[in-house]
Amino acid sequence: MTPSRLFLACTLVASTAALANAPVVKDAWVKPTLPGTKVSAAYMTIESATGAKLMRAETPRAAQVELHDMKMKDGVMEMKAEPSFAVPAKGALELKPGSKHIMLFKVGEPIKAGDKVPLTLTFEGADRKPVVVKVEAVAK
Ligand SMILES: [Cu+2]
Repeated sequence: MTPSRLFLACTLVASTAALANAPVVKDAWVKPTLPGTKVSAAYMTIESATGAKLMRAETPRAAQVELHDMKMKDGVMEMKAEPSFAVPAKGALELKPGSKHIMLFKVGEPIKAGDKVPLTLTFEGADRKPVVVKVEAVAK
């Protein structure tokens, strides 16, 4: 086997192993932007066999993306940026309105109902290695 072939074979094995441990994202959706605003939020259910941490989210549709949680403070619901979200092993993390969500700031082109918004999610796997998952969130 030539060195380049051997390299290719290793790459294929590595990516298959990464996929087996990759978190599974279901029902991803985003809020359309309200007229005159440049903010939106993304929601989804994330499942993981091994456990993982969502570290970062990115989209070409927004210049700034943060992980947010809603907390009660002095009787008022407040949004708070979080460094990461934990996905429990053999469990699910639900991102939903009024709870944890992915916040989009500085949205460029307005997001309209029916748009498919690409999201790149970077997780830290149970083995502490980064796992990147790409999804399309439907605006509704
Ligand atoms: Cu928020």
